[in-house]
Amino acid sequence: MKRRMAAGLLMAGILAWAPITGPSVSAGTACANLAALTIPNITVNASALMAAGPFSPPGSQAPISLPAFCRVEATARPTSDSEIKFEVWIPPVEAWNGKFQGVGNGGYQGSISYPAMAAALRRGYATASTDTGHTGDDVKFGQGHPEKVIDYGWRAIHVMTDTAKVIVHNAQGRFADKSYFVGCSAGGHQAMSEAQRFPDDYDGIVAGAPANNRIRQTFAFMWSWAATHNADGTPILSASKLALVTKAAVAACDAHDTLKDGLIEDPRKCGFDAASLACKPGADESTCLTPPQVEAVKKVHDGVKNPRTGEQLFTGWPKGSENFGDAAIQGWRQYITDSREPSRVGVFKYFLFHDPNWDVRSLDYERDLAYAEQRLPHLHAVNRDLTPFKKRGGKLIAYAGWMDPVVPPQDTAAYYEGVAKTMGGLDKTRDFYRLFTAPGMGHCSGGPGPNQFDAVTALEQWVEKGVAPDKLIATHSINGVVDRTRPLCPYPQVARYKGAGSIDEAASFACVAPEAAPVRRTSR
Ligand SMILES: [Ca+2]
Repeated sequence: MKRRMAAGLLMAGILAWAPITGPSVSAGTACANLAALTIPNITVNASALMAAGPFSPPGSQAPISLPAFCRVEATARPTSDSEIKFEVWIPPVEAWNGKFQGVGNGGYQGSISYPAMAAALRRGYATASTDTGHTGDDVKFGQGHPEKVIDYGWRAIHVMTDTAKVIVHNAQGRFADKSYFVGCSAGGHQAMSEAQRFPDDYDGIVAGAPANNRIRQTFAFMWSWAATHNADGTPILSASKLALVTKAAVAACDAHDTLKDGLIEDPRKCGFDAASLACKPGADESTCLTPPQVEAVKKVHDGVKNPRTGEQLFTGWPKGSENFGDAAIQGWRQYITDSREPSRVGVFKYFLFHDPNWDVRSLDYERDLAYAEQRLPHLHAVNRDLTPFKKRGGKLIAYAGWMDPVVPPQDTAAYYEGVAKTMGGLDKTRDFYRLFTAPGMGHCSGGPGPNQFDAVTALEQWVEKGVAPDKLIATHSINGVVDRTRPLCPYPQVARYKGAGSIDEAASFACVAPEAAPVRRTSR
């Protein structure tokens, strides 16, 4: 479908302005001419050759150092209410790796992802990013603008992708050889949406912490907030209490994976119960949990349940993810203790119920979930049948941090298992889609576990050379100095210590099935 659409757009582009190629025409001339492109529903606002050096993204204080590139700024209006801004950056022909990389967004972030574009450009990619059709991170944009919600949900990325391919063709005289999409969080949602809705768009996709189960994930934000706040809105838990819980959860479950390394390998197997921290009579309350605090933590760990039937509607937040670092995002703080209202409550106020005074306490987790899934299908990407993407030769690398409370990794693993079931088994899934899980990693990065790795190179190897990734080597650093490396393994495999060598060296580990747990080591 995409090729037909791209070809249609391409013809429209050629009618207006034939591609300029050949040594007699400078790249700068070709770049400037891109502003004259006419593509249906697209306005190319500007195109200019940017010299190598510092580039100051709009609205940003920090300049980014970049190689030379052609910068194209455009607006797409696929509906009368759409206003989708996007940019396409194209390296000079001699610096181009012949490929295209679309990059994703975070949260409801209505802004172009300049740092991600910069990373792609430095690798020689032509690249594109969109503001998803609105400005800022506030979900109020959806009030009275259902088409803008659809733009955010899936359309902006697809339109950007199709158009960017045509613009790159016009700049370079040919289509990119391969196209990749790279994103985390909302970007991971966009990645999954592309694989499901537009399988022809990309040859390879990196989906980090994919928030593709967005509707249920948002219900979980309501659940967790309601569970951790009194009726008057005051928080039941403090940051220090959350840190207490993480410390106790890690102490309880670290060794369960056979290696005492400060990391819980898989929090689904962690039997830690917040009740173990309950204050004993006469205890200093700063060192333990009061009964309401125990109940609040348990509810968040347990996740969203249908209050009538007890059915699990969405996973809880992982044990060990409560507060594992100084930043608010390294734990639950950003979503419960620091927030005066539930994160993303605007989805209910502005997208679903159209009532700015809607009260989270009125949420019916059975009736309203069914209503949301019926009314907002464009806001999630939960189709488990990836047959079209597999058939076109697509490859998908997903990753998840086991300490991520924002996009709970249990849900990412459950989706993977669901796809495997739909696709005829794990073997028929791992030949095109692999999920890498990272113990001790937070949301997209960070955390006490190794959390930096190069998924793009692994994906290039898979797509271009047919070499499937058997592991990703991840690093953990303190002040820029690597202090631990560890393989991340394709789910459901886990990294098991071989019994010899440093536990801080990746070479001391092998990826094995989780039931094969032959080795022990009890001290670091
Ligand atoms: Ca451990």
